[in-house]
Formats: sequence, C-alpha cells, structure tokens
Amino acid sequence: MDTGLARLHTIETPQGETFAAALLEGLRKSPKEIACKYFYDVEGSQIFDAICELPEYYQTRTETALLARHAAEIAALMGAGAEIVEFGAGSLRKVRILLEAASPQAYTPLDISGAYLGEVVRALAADYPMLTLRPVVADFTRPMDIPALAGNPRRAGFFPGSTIGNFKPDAAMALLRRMHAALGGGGLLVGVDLVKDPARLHAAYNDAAGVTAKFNKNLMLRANRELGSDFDPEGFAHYAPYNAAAGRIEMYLVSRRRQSVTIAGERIEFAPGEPVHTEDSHKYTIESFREMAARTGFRPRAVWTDPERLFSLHWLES
Ligand code: AVI
Repeated sequence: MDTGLARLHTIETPQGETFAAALLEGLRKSPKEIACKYFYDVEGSQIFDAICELPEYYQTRTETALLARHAAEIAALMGAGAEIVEFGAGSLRKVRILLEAASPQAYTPLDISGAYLGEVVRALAADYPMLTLRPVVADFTRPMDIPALAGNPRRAGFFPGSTIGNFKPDAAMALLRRMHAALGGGGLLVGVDLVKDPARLHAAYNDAAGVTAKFNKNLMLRANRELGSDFDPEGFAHYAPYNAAAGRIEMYLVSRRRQSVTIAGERIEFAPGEPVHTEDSHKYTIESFREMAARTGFRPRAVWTDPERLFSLHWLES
C-alpha cells in the first residue's frame, strides 16, 4: 500500500533544456515563439484549472460527461488490475472517474510540473489508500522510459483534455508513437477536441473574464519570477484567432509598443505589433484523428462523442 507521501519519480530532461535557454532561443527567432509547455508552472497550472471551469471552455465538462457516461465500457477495455498511465496529468480530476470504474492496480501520472504534481497527488492518495501511486515528473515531448512496476501489470494510457491538439500533426504522431512504445502493448484513451463553428472556438480562447489572457501572460510573469526578467505583461496583448484553413487556434502575445526586455543579461527587442507565438490548438474531425492515429502503431477502435459533436474520446489499441 502506498501512502499520501508517494515520492515523485523524475525522468530527467536532457541537459541544457532549461526554461531560460528555451525562452532565449525562442525569442531570438523571427518570428518569435515560446513553447506552450512552459505555461505549466504551479501558477499556470492553477490558471489552466480556472480555464476548465469557464462557461466558454466547453472541452472539460464535455469530456468529463463522456467519461462518466461511458466509464463501464472504457473500464472493460482497460481491463481490471491495469496500471493507468496518464500523460500530462494536471489536476487529476478526470482520472477519478476511471479509478472508480476500472479498479486499476496502479496509477502513474506524468506531469512536467513537479511542484503541482506533488500537491495534487497528495489529495488523491488520501482518497485512494489502496492504490499504488507512482507520480512521475517528465516532459513527454522527450523520449520517456517509464520503469515497470513490480508484477508488470498491463498498461492503459490516458491522455485527456485534447493536449494532443497542442502539437503540430507531425509532432502529434511522433508523440503517439512514443506513447505506443511506453505503453508496451497497452491501449490508449485519448481526448480530442473537434472542428466546429469558428465563433464557438474563438469564444473558448477569448473568454469574457480574461482568464485565458492571464494564462498566456503567465509565461512572461513566470520568466520574471524565475529568471528575474523585466517583462511588462501590460505591454503585450493576448491574441487568439481561429485559423480555419489550418483547423487550429493560434495563440500569441503581441507587443503593444516598441520595448525591450532583459532576460539573463540578454536584451530582446520587440517592435510595435510584433507577435510572440505561444500555442497552437489543433482541432480534428473524428475521421481525421483516427486516420492520423492509425499511422502511429495504434489501431483506432471505439470512439465516443457528445450529441453536439463538440469533443471526442478515442480508444486506440496497440
Ligand atoms: C491543454 N490544452 C489542450 C489547452 C487547449 O485548449 O489547447 C490549453 C489552453 N490554451 C488556452 N486555453 C486552454
């Protein structure tokens, strides 16, 4: 039996892949960019949790309802006594539905933010005292070798929230291939946001309360906190249009004026109106996602969607 003090296991990222190095590399480019994985420090993860509660952000409640409605079927596909491996675990809320329905032997949540993972795992451990919990701090955009648990239970992957959409299609396929390898023959349950009315998509990333803008700007505040840089977040505008031709939301921080910022002793200049690309959020049709997944070693099997076809859940077999 594991306790609430489940220790964080860390899969190290390669040397030199620090936030400072990645930030400077992205801001020296033209056009400028910051990788979206850097959104998720403790503050950013908490702001993302607030996004999930927004009336405009239909993804979380639609996916949660799908999980609840089809939990028994999903549990049967995962099989009893499995090790559920969750990629990019975040708040660990959705997995509770699977923990109740599938009675896994073990749960291995992977997340890039060790501090946040430690916090949420403690709460989960208190509620599931019989579950073997093995939180892993890992960047799943890198190769991941998750050590086997004693008894080598069958793995079932869980990748909710349409995080797959934050990767360009080539990178998404490479990621699915890495997951296929990491699951060692187990299946993967993946949540995928669907193409829909552009106005609905636009509203989801441009909420009235400004929480998504705060999430976007947290990248700069994080740099100020961690690296002592001097970004003025008011000097940048949140801009998140839907590119219908590419089927994706594109997120930017746009400089409102000529300004410079000093990061780790290096001065970066911003022209008025200059964008910094911070995220893409690709939307798929059910068919286009299944076609893509079929090219990564998985066999797409069951798929569930809501009556409005806002969101989809896919069971991919190895
Ligand atoms: C985590 N990911 C799937 C979210 C999305 O919808 O692309 C991140 C996000 N960005 C802005 N709002 C939410």
